[in-house]
Amino acid sequence: MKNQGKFITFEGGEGVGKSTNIQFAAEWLKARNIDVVVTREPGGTQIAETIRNQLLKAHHDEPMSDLAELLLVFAARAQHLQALIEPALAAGKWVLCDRFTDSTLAYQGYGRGLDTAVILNLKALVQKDLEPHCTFLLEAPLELGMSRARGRADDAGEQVDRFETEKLDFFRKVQQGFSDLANQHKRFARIDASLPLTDVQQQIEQQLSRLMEQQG
Ligand code: Z5A
Repeated sequence: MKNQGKFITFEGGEGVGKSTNIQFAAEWLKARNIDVVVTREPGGTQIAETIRNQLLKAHHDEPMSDLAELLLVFAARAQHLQALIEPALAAGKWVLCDRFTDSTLAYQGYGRGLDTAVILNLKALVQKDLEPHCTFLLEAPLELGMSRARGRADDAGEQVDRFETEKLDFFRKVQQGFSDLANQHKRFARIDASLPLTDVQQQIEQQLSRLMEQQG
């Protein structure tokens, strides 16, 4: 039987370097002949990206309810799993995903205050027993991540999205959520993302080497 691929997620607050380091990880794995798919949440397929646009849109004429936000996140995830993640893993590819359900627990659970039990029920419905093999949690002080994100947005002329308009207190709760999750689950690899990029990438390389060894 063909090897199942590995499912690796990248998590953390705004501007901690998820996009930068997911690209680095993909290049590192490709150089070692691993078939890699890079994707993101919310999004990753045409339908899921349409949902993403609604979730991130800075202004709606009617405010989006927290429950609608939660259900949209999981609707996008159901589509993403069926159309992209599951087929890629079944074909033996490594899927690197920028954010996944830990973000839902951190943002909609800790940040918005929605019931964790409800989120875990939706998770079970949508994911069944699929869990990431490894989750890289990139950690940096909030202010550092935010200033990096601002710097990148200014360079690229990007607009502020709906989440970025939240107050500092919201992001503190989100950060606490990620930290609690990392303490609860062994699949987390905590990465000190406050360091210079080369040091961050050294930590990621070590973890990727470990995952490749597990592959046999
Ligand atoms: N969301 C949710 O609520 N619930 C869910 O279930 C899911 C998501 C899945 C999606 O945003 C939003 O959706 C997110 C949560 C919500 N909202 N927030 N906030 P996203 O993931 O697309 O965007 P983001 O979280 O805001 O990430 P980002 O701004 O794209 O940042 P990043 O990918 O972590 O960072 P980056 O772009 O790689 O790096 C930022 C800049 O810093 C860039 O210029 C880099 O060159 C620089 N950088 C990176 N690392 C370093 C180091 N080590 N030193 C110096 N400079 C660095």
